[in-house]
Amino acid sequence: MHAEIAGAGFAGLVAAIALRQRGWTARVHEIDTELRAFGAGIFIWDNGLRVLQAIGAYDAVADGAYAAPGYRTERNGVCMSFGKVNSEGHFRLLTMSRQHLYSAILAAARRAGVELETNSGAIGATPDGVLHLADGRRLQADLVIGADGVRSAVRESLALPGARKKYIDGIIRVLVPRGPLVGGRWDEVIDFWAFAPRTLRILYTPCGTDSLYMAMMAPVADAAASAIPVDPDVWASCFPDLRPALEAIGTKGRYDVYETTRLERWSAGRVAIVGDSAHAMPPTLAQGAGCAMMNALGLAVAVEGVSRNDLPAALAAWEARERPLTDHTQSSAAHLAATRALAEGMPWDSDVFRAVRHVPTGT
Ligand code: FAD
Ligand code: 5PR
Repeated sequence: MHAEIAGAGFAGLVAAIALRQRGWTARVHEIDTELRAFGAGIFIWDNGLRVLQAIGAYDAVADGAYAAPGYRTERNGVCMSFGKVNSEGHFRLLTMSRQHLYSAILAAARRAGVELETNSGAIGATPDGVLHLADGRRLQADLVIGADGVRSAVRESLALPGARKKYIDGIIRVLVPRGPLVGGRWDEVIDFWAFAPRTLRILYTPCGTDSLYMAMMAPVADAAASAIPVDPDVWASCFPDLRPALEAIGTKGRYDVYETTRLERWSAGRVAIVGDSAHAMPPTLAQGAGCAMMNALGLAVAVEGVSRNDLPAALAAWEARERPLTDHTQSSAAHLAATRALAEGMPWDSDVFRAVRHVPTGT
């Protein structure tokens, strides 16, 4: 059995590896000229780490990722909540640069014998299992996977009913050297919120011995705080302790807006849609990539040993099994984004953490 996959992101690569592990051949088409990850840092919780273990990428990810001892929320300088992580009886949470995670998964894909084509953009697919590429090729497969991200061409071509939403708050993400911010509380993840002298937030995340990920949020109406290059004085007015890191940003940084997608169905015939193309969510729970990887692995498990004729039914069974958790996580993440409830601290003990506690299919 053979799969043609659009998109060499986290979802596309994990699906391809997991299919290879089950005796399939898999080819991944990436529109970009290079295989690389965009963005700054990323959080991977227990559930995602289990998937990385299952695809043979865990050791390479753990080697060079950061395991914080705790996760603190501070509001106007006051500690609102503290959660231990990475110790016995607590959730595992690794933080790292996106490129680090991507390189480890890419290496696992190469070892597994996944075929990778760059400069190969998909323009659509048909339910009978044909992937259409921008260069005119029409590739027939037993399974086509649309893992081509939030603006998925494969999803759009199938005209699956669904809804997309763009949020109005933007976020600047950067990676900088940690400099003097090491030791004691500086080794923790700290979610800094300030409501005076203006409303700003910095999610401070060590990503290694000398790497720091900062996700910086400002209301869109605050033009000075939303500007790139970042003005260190504007941000240091709320977070004076972070001045060394703010001054290290220079001209770096990207400004992004959250986007979400929700589909009525995750498949049409022999075409499955997975990852952000099917279920993008706000990053508040840091579960977008976690859910993408869980569902990609679950997809490969669902089609293992299935005959060509039974494939569409296997995709429906995959969705029935995996979707409730993803829908729940997406709704929880959207609620947190809309209410700014994270300023009160992480809801550690609540059902909002169901995905983290979940043992993914195939692990
Ligand atoms: P993508 O990573 O978008 O990959 C899609 C791939 O397809 C790309 O390589 C793209 O170039 C390629 N492509 C696009 N169009 C085509 C085409 N037509 N043909 C071929 N290839 C194509 N998640 C977490 O788990 N933890 C976090 O800490 C976290 N933080 C986040 C912070 C922010 C600010 C945001 C916005 C998101 C965050 N996420 C996080 C979510 C996470 O980034 C996504 O859920 C994840 O990248 C989805 O993976 P994917 O493979 O589905 O899509
Ligand atoms: N968590 C993470 C994150 O990157 C963001 C948020 C929460 C890991 C934003 O980048 O609340 O928006 C958030």
